[in-house]
Amino acid sequence: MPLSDVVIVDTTLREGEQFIHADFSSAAKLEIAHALTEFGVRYLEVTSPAASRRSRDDAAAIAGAGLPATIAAHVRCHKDDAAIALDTGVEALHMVMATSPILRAASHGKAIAEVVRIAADVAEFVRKRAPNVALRFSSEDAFRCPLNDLMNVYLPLAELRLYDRFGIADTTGAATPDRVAEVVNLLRRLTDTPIEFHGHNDIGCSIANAHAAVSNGATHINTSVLGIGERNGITPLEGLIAVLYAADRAGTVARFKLDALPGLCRRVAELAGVTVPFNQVLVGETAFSHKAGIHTKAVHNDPRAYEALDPADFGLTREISVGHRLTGWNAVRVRADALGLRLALTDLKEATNRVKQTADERRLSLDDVDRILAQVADEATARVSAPVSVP
Ligand code: HCA
Ligand code: CU
Repeated sequence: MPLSDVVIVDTTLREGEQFIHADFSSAAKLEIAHALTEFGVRYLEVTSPAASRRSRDDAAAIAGAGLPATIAAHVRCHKDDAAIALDTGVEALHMVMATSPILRAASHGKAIAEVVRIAADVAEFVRKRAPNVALRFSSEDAFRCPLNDLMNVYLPLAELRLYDRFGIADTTGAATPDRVAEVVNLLRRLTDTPIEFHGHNDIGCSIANAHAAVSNGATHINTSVLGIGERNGITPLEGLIAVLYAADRAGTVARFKLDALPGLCRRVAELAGVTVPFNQVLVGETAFSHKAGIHTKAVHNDPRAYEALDPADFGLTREISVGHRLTGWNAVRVRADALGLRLALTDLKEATNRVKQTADERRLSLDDVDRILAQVADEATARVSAPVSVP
């Protein structure tokens, strides 16, 4: 499957609700659901309707909002939870159960054979009640699970053909891309079932892991806006979008309303009570700022020199910083041009030196740079118009 065809299953409304600072109101959840679908996401996961009364009402409201997206409820692999979820009108159930030895012991305490029996049992129950619902079974903590245990879960379930898709979760966010590649590849080949990857970001690999998963056959990737989730979260939506865009700009531009992404991220940050991190992929404040003289010169000539992503496609602008000791005369010239000052090369170089000298002593604002340029321009005019002194 080409990278750009991957199905984004956004879980801002489930994993994102597990973010320590998030306490979304019902209205906020609907607003986020609308914004995600307007951006172009076609698959949303919501918190288990069995979690609380409001979770149930919120799931029903989102499922009934007529959004152009599949709404999936994330549920424990349990008949009661599945039944409550089905009653909300969701079109998909995402079941999850721990498979690693450490998490099985610390959570449900069941052996692998028992996990399979329960997963099969619950799936049969759901299939009887709602034959057309999309059913996914996922292993929590799959990457700390021995491969033979993992296969002993998925191979029998694949044979039963009750599940439409298998999920595989890097719950503690410590997997690296090579391992994700290996596990996804194996699962894909042995089960012949679509694969969904869910990756946390504890060691900072969540975006690279999502890429490795898709490159090795995963069809669905979980994201959340700004990556919000348990601890430091999961693959950020905007991070995956950046990966897709870098691989296939035209396809990504056609598929998503890219200029809505920065606003979506700011709004979710606001609703979650945080700010967008300054260095967030694509949407961070410094994502398109250039500083050193060699960078700014080349960017003026051709922005692609130092930009993998074109900010204009995302409704963003680049910032070319001028007032600092690393500046160069090309950047100073561009600023002079913007101010309508036509300076000779020697004057530009003089202005550049003054900017550097001043910046060595204190922080410079753009106004300070403009003042230096005006001063140098005045001095040049004074030189030209000064009467020639006759000896
Ligand atoms: C969690 C569950 C989960 C589930 C992922 C999935 C995880 O620990 O809260 O459904 O695939 O990270 O394992 O988010
Ligand atoms: Cu998770």
